[in-house]
Amino acid sequence: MRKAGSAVFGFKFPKLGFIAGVLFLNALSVFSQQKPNVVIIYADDLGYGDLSCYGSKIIKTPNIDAVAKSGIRFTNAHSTSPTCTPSRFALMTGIYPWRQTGTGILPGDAKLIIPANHITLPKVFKKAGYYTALVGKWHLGLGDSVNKNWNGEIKPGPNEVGFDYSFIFPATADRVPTVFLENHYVIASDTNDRILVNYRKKVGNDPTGKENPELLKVKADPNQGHNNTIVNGIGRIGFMSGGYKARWVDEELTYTFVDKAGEVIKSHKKQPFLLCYNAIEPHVPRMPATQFKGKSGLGYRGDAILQLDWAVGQIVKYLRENKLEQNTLIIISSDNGPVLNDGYLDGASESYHGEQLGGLRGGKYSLLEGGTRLPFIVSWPGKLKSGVSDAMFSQVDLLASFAAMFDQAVPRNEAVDSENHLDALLGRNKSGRALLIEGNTKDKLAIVKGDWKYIPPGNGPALDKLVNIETGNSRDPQLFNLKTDPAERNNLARKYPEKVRELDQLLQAKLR
Ligand code: NG6
Ligand code: CA
Repeated sequence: MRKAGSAVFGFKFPKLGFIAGVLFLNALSVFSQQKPNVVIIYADDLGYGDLSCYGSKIIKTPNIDAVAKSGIRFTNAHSTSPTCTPSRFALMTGIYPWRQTGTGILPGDAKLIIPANHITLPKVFKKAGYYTALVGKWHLGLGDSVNKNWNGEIKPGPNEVGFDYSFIFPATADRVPTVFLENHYVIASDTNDRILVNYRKKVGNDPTGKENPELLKVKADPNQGHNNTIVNGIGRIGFMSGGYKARWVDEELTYTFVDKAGEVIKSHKKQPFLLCYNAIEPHVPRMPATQFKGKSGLGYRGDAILQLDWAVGQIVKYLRENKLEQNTLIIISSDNGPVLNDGYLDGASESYHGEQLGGLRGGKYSLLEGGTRLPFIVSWPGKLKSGVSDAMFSQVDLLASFAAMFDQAVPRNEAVDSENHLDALLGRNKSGRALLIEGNTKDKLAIVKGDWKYIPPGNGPALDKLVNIETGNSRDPQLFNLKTDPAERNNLARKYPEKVRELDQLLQAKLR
């Protein structure tokens, strides 16, 4: 067993009078034995510059800002990867996704990619006596093969990964099947209304975006697909038939997930809980509820961020109403950086002019900082001092950090990339990680050590034309000083060849 660290429910006290001190200690020991509830709100494609608490001047996110104000706002926190599945894989397993093949963006019928016998983030909480719940997007595969009976029991999935309760959709909102699963079953599944899913060829007779574009309420970018089965007036990736009673309405998705989050909170006032709320915003297709449509002045992408902010406000309200706010640790972050046109012509490209990046370069799919440096907010009103932290923190470290909080050892050879940075997470120091690797696959990684970032030479294009995002690829080695040049404008590789060599060797050593 790898020792993750020691328990942390201790406090540092100011000098108090003896009696006051004893009283304080007594009160505190009762409080400090109480484990905090933990709510992880994980947005989808939310960029470093997308929130007003991260400096956005074009949108107001008051509910998220309030959480940030009471907690710690990180300025150098990262997902492991610039896309969803690999970042989520790392968050759950404590393993960099490039160590395992098949951890790229998954189709909606993929099988589960997390080994069921492996330690995971929710299992750490379960071992500590928590009730563990997942609500929202999953995108880590379901079942043990691509072929599955969507009308039957579907496992392994989130429950086998460590969640006592799950209410999810399988992949992304732009991929079929457009249905909810509660634990092992599709909601409103009916054997007379069989759900068929296929990512290679058309199944059934539903219209597709390609054949019937006149039926679409949001146009798909002709260069990016999203023109298979139409559900709720939106062309999706992949073909689907049946499940007509089970199909979701995009405008209602967040209401449904927020309601489920509320149920989890209300029914677990006595037992500590972990709630992973995997938000849908602002991933495509952005189809916000009427309440938010047209309200941001930034097209549906901005409206979706208002909807996300509302969802955070509701979750905080449920905690407050159930008197759980003081002893609940909330984390708000995102799985990868921002993108404007990710397949639908919904006005995002016309409404934003780089603001979503908060001064960084790149974005979703990119090795530049815009790909993985993300909003990361931690609050625990009864416990943490508020502030801003520039500690380098990676989401892959949540597993070992929470294991340390519960004084648990991480099994040997599991969660191998997860480091205990609980002190940085709780704002007790700002030291964080010494070394960070960014990327999805072994052939395309960047490494950060302290202020320095190195991207090895690669063959791909410098610009991903489909999404109009700089990839970070170059045929030359690239070296940036992130402290003086967070926007990665000045390539210093020629000036500091020994730094390039050092970082290159460090990266190669990690890959072995
Ligand atoms: C891409 C999709 C994009 C989005 C992404 C997944 C195309 C051309 N683009 O392949 O629309 O669905 O996958 O996003 O199909 S993620 O946030 O889940 O990684
Ligand atoms: Ca994403």
